[in-house]
Amino acid sequence: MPPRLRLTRRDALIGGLTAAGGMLLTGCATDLPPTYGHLLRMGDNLTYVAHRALLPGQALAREYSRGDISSFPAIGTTNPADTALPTHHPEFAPVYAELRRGDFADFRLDIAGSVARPGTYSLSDLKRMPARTQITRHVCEEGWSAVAEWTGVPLGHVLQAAGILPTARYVTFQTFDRFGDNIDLLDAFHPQTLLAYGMNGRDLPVPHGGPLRVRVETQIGYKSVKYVRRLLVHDAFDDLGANGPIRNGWSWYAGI
Ligand SMILES: Nc1nc2c(c(=O)[nH]1)N[C@H]1C(S)=C(S)[C@@H](COP(=O)(O)O)O[C@H]1N2
Ligand SMILES: [Mo]
Repeated sequence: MPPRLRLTRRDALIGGLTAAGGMLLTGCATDLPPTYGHLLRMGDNLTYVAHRALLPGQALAREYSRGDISSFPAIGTTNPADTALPTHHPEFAPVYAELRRGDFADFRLDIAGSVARPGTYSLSDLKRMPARTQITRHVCEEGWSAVAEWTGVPLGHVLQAAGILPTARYVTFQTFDRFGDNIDLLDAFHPQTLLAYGMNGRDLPVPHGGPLRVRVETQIGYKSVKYVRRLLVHDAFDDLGANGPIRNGWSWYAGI
């Protein structure tokens, strides 16, 4: 059991919860996961229900010190512009290549769906928002783990800035490769869930998801989606079909 029960009221507030959002999130505590009903996804139910029942929603994942930072492999897509990779996206590979040539100065994160203010944010816009730096352990489903320092803006802050609507339940991360995933609002507003643009004190390197990736410290590694280009906020669950985790035989909910 990881030591992650250091919840304070302040943490919850830093998470940016509005009164309405708080009520909505409390509602999640006893919900079944959205994959409920699929025979092959029954493992999700147990993990999700157990986690939501046993852990306070905003309990922090363990944070480490600088001396714990380790070497860190790059896994899955390591360059979305590389059309030789089976996971490249035919539409977005050239777009990514062009953005990279310009050092991502023209990169815009797009926010759409159940928000009052859909729009775009440049990297400088995101860097002007309140930043959080955390040293955490990434745990991959393949059996390795590694520690790194991540810097970014809490996803909850960006969702609030975009005016997330009370009907919203999930946030999907759309990427420059053929990979995507989504999380519920309890994880989206977790204080350690970041849109990260920095790793170990430098700009996030391309092999690790640059210019922008998600860090979801409450779940296993594949939920920390790299190469994010768009946030889609939605009211109903969507397993993302051929681009989602389930296509790999992975659980939608993979809490650690
Ligand atoms: N867009 C995208 N995100 C991704 C992946 C990927 O292939 N594409 N791989 C996932 C997996 S399985 C892991 S373990 C981590 C790896 O992150 P790293 O390359 O920084 O080690 O990213 C996750 N996010
Ligand atoms: Mo992974």
